[in-house]
This record gives sequence, structure tokens and C-alpha cells, in this order.
Amino acid sequence: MDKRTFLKITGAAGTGVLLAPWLGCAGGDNVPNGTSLWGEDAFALPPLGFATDALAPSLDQATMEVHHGKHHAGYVRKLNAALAGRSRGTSGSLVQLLQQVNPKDTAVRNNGGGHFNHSLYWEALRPGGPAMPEGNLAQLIDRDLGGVERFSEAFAVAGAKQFGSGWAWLFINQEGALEVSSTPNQDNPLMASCVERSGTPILGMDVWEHAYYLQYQNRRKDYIQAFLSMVNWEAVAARLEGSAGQVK
Ligand code: MN3
Repeated sequence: MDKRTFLKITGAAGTGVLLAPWLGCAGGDNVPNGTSLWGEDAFALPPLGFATDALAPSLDQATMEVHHGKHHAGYVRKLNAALAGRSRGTSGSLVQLLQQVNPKDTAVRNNGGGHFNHSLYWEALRPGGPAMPEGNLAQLIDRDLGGVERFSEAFAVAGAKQFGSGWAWLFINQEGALEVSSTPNQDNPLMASCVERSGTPILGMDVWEHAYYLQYQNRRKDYIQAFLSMVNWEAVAARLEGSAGQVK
């Protein structure tokens, strides 16, 4: 990470912002000289789009309540605490924040990643929605990954082989094709400086033990199969369409 990028992320030290008197009471977007700071409540826990028992028995209510209400909420709280008072620089959104994140900025890397990853995770779970990819998404999975069955195998292997805590991804890579990968901790393909293969994730599977251990104990592979049976392909397709310009 070079110095210029570091400054972009941690605050515009060169403009004297770090010495500014309003730094201690950040919160608004409009501060003197037009410098925008992250507020203490910049990010919020998104509600689940369904009841916490709606995915049972594939994912039970206790797992969902702890995962969403405790783990995800914790990432949001710690992300806001880490950012409060920092300059936004050129980061207007969570996606931009992660695309520019300094690998050494572990508070934002871990908690910003945690917030983004879990938001994507809830969104990609049904009840409801088609059980199989359709339309353009299905065509791209055929073209780039050899079909839904081979995709599912590759995705399951990525999740099962991720050592320790992490995520499996379906993402649009820099070449404009769909690709499967896995990352440790709360990293994701948006974080170009932190991961081997970067791009735009459209489906993420949490393989941290907190995602399944209450119900599945050490049976990560069983949880992975349950996850694959619950994917909301409509939501994944919407993510793909929202990133259509990146597909080649
Ligand atoms: Mn999790």
C-alpha cells in the first residue's frame, strides 16, 4: 500500500483535517471546507427479508438469531466505531471503502468486510425465488463454469477447503467472467489489495463456524449442501444485472 492510497483511506492528513476542531464531534456529512467525515451511525444492520425461523430446518432459528442479531450487528457497530470521524476521502459507499481498503487497516478490513459479506449472505437466502439460476445468470454459469452442477461442486469445494474461518464466492472477475473462489476471515473479492482474485461478488457463503455450528457442529459439508439448496437465485441474478457493465 503506497502512501497516497493510505492517506485516501485514513483521512486527508495533508489538508489539516486531522487537526480540525470538529473532528471530535463527527457525525454530519457537511463539515467546514467541504470535507466529508464518516458518522458514528454511517452503517446500520439491514433487517432480514424473512423471519428468523423461515429457513428451518435447513438453518434453525437460534443460528439465524445469533448470526444476524449478534455477529452481523457486531461488525456494523465496530465498523462505525472504526470509521467515526475519519475522512471519507473518495469512499462514498461501503463497496468503495472495501475496494480501497488498506490491508493493514484491520478494523475496516474485518468489520467492513463483515458488514458487506453478511448483507450479501442474507440477501442470497430464500424462502421464495427460483430454485435454479435462470436467464442470463444461467447462461453465464454455463459459459464460464460448465453449468449449475459443476458450479455447485466447485462452490462446495471452495467452502469445504477454506481452512478455518472464511467465505466461498461467486464473483465477476477482472476479465468479465464468473469465477468461484474462497477467502479467509472477512475478506471478499472487492478488496483488491487483500485477495488473490478480485472482482465483484454476487453470491457469498459464510463458512465461519458461527454460521452453522449450533446446528451442524463439525459437519460443514452438510451445512454447505443446505446453503446451496436455499440460494435465492433471483437475488443473485439482480446482483449480476446491477454489475452488467463488468461482464464481458
Ligand atoms: Mn458470519
